[in-house]
Amino acid sequence: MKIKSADVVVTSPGRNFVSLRLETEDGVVGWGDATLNGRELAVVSYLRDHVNPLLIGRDAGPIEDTWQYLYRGAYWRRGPVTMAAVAAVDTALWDIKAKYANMPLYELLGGRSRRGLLSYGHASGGDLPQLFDSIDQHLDEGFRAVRIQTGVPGLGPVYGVAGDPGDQGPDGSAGVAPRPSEELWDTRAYLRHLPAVFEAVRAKYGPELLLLHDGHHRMTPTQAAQLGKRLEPYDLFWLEDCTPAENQEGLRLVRAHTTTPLALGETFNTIWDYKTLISEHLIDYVRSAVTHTGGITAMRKLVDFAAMHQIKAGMHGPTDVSPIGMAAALHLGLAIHNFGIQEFMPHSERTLTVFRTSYRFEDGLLHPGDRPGLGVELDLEAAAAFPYEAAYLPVNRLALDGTVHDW
Ligand code: KDG
Ligand code: MG
Repeated sequence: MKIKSADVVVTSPGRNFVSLRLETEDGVVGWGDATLNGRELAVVSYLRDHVNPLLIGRDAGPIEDTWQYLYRGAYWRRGPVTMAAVAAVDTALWDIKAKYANMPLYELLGGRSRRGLLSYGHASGGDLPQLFDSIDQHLDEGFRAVRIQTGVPGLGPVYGVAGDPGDQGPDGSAGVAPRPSEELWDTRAYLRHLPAVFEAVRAKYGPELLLLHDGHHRMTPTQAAQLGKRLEPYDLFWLEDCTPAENQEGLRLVRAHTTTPLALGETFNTIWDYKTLISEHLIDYVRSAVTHTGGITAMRKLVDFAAMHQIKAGMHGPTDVSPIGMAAALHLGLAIHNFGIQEFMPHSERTLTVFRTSYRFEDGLLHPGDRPGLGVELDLEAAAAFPYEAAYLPVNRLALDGTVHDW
């Protein structure tokens, strides 16, 4: 079970994806996702120049040992580039191991804990009528949970939203450009506007529909505490990324003032980033993606730590996580006990001509499928037709005076 080859595949079928392909001497292929939106080529170099040469001739079997070898062996720890690279190797090794065992990966992780994974989609609109149309569309597709984002009057595009449901952009709107686009922001206008949006949505759709919202790191702890309190009557499933997540202690203030459930961590890349948040139960859901957090090995440890504090997994699943990364989340989510919800932004048809997936969405639940391994194969010929295109996430500035703000 020695690794014979390690290759990085970069493809841009509407947006950039970085994938790692490992092949063993007896011809078993494993795939890992290494996509870091807006900084893709840094991970490509990390893998090609520093990791892949170490993998050739190495036994594919001891996954924990390889994880430690790459993490501790680098001396320089953590960080999104390193952890995306480690994640890709780890995920590809799990894919290989499950293919050897001739089982879908979730079986190897302990077997299923539920019928399928409750998933939420992105309902977005510049104004209320557009938002309602988007919610209706999600309900027609079978979603039982939706993330609600709207434009704030006077501030231009809705943040954190695909302009083209086909795929392009950050989750999003940056598209292919030599420089990041710039957006404008006003937190006070947002705080005035948002509770009325949730009031209207609850009035139209009733109490059952699960509603989520992403604050995208834009508030201070004080502002987030105010918003959480104002949203309490609308019974949110979660308020996500209410503050810049690296200030873990800041969440104490938010938590002390509101019972709106909190989700956080899509920009984190290790369990250490959650130490205070989890041990003091300052959040309710961990938002990391397998792709950005060192793979299945590391994500499993993180959700087990979270479980001790009744915190659940709500793994990041925008379209900038590739179908390989999405499949990894689905297998893990099916197996663990403390699963909460899975974000699901479907990839475009074009992306799915490159990544052949076996997962499916049915009756509001995602199912990883029963093919051995992750159940995703990348078609190398199809991928070659879509070369890398430089693209950035947007940069955000305060409308008041142009100061750079968190996007
Ligand atoms: O690359 C950035 C996106 O993944 C992010 O903006 C998406 O916030 C996001 C979400 O919750 O999906
Ligand atoms: Mg988010």
